[in-house]
Amino acid sequence: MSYIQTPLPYDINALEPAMDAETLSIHYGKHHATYTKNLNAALEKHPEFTPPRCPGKLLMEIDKVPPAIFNAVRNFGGGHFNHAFFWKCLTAPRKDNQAVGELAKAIDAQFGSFQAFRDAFTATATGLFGSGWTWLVLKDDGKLAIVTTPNQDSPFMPESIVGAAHGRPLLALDLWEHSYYLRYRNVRADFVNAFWSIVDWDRAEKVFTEWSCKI
Ligand code: MN3
Repeated sequence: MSYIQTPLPYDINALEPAMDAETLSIHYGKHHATYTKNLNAALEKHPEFTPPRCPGKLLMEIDKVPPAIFNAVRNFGGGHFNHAFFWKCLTAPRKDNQAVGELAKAIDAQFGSFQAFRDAFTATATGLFGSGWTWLVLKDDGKLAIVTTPNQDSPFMPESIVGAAHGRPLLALDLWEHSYYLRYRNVRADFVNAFWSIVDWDRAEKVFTEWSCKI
């Protein structure tokens, strides 16, 4: 079986004005679709790594993928799953959008306040050099961390591959230029600022609660 792109959980213009419909359409319909297509092509002769095997295992156990297809699976498998996760992190713009529930408490406890967390994440995202991602992850010791990954690397990948970025993702931000260039051109900081209005904190809280139970 092949990996498939799940439909976006909202209309193509639902994230306006933070993320415009044209950008989202190309990002989902071309970039993400290509990662998924190329992942399936790379795994064509390796059905042992395809569904119905638990899809998340592909990244968690990427060190078991044969060397001949490792780079393809790292790039296209990372691209496939990172985008699937990213779309679910977003929702229609909300005013005064902030973390909620147990995740809000954990953020306050660790970063001092939601604003301090937001400032730290923003600084990391705007400072990331080249193409990659910024994440809020839950580490194996139960602490929160803001991490970055280059290219399509993912915190789901083991520590032997992504080092300190390894963790359970709660929130993702795609900082490849294809994510913002049509609307924001070279001003990544404006895109990161707008991102805060479309974070689905209810979903992040749900993921946090689920992951916390597994530590
Ligand atoms: Mn992307």
